Amino acid sequence: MTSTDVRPATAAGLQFPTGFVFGAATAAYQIEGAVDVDGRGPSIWDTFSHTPGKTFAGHTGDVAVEHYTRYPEDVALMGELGLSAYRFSVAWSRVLPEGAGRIEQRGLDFYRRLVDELLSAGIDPWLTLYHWDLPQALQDRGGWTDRDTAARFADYAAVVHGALGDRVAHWSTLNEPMCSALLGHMAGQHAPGHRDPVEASRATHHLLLGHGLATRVLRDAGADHLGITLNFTPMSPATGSPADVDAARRLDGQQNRMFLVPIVTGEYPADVVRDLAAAGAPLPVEDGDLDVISTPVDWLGVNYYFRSTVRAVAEPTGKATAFIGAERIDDIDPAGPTTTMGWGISPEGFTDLMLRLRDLAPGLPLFITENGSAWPDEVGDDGAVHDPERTDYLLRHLAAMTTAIEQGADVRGYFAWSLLDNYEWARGYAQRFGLVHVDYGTQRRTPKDSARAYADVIRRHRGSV
Ligand code: IFM
Repeated sequence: MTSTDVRPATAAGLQFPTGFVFGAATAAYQIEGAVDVDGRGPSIWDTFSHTPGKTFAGHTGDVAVEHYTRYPEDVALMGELGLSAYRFSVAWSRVLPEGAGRIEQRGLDFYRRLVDELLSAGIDPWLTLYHWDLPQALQDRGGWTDRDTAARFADYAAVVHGALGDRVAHWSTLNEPMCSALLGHMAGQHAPGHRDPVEASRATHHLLLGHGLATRVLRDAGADHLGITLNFTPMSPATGSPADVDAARRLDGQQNRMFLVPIVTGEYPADVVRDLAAAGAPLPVEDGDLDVISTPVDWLGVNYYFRSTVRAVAEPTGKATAFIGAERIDDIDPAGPTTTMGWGISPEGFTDLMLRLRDLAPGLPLFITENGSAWPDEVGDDGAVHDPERTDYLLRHLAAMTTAIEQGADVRGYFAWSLLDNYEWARGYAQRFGLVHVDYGTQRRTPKDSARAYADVIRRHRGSV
């Protein structure tokens, strides 16, 4: 760890506001498996993961961690950790196998059973409508590059709310639209695996439009705890040179501000609009769209993992980049230890981010909807999983969060990523983010030491230690 870490990594002394929400998060394709069960239609991630060369060792989410059938055991694990909330996503193509039209009740029934199990364990369900798994049928019609997909998303939101609105209070429209738009359409590293700046820009706008349309539908249906989850990566210039400073501005624009600012202010940041237009990939905004996109939400979900340092270089790096017009911008390798994802560790970046969001989105309560780290965990001879690095990461980031709260950031909850080891998208099963270890051969679940540390934090907060 760096010498500038804010607090010692111990649960003792961490203070959280009254009513603070402690949860863990997952996403449908990463855990459910059962991809051809109960009428589920294919999604873009089924297609992508089954395309040779797209994922680590050809791994797919076909089986994942069998949460579709093992959810009672998983909810029991949440209860043992003392979680007050669980963030999960609904697979659109389980509910609407063709993306629109015919509703598959068996898909909805699975989520009804899951939610009922959570409620009877005293765990609050936090439902995300879209965590990257667009129905393939909609992709075949252009996916997020097609404006109509935004309207189909709102229809889907209405169907899910119709089925679960009586028992789910907390609704999130999208998870990390930056990844859907830019990793999916610019870097080609996520489904649908395209590399086209015009597509990336169109997908960005249509995702945000879909968010706004769905927010209106849910609000009209009576939902009153609505949010969206964005992923933020603070960008710092490697030096104070104008070129490096401009590189950091450009990436900060597309990674962080392009998704948040229109929701909060009803306008895209002017510099981002200029950058995209100059790259020949203007945002396809039509009259009234920004009013829809800025439909008020009740909270902002914040996903944070690491910070980046970037510099301008003279020649194109030749690397796949998620950012439009960024061929001459390079990432500096993080200083200090990295996780198995190759990501640096910066609790200070987490504090800074929350303070920045306090200023960029004044009055909007923040929930940390994801934060976590991947390490090479193994079950030891003693039957336990000792993961000191994850425990340290967790406690330091919780401490960094309390620092931000003390300085006026209105953070009301924290969801660890992830409850379980799971399918880490293009990186397959090689990356373990779980508080609970999963043996992929037997599907046996083993809470790691970090799970016990998190449970200890929660118990102390409740005053039972
Ligand atoms: O696993 C992902 C998750 O699906 C979205 N946020 C980042 C996590 C770690 O990469």
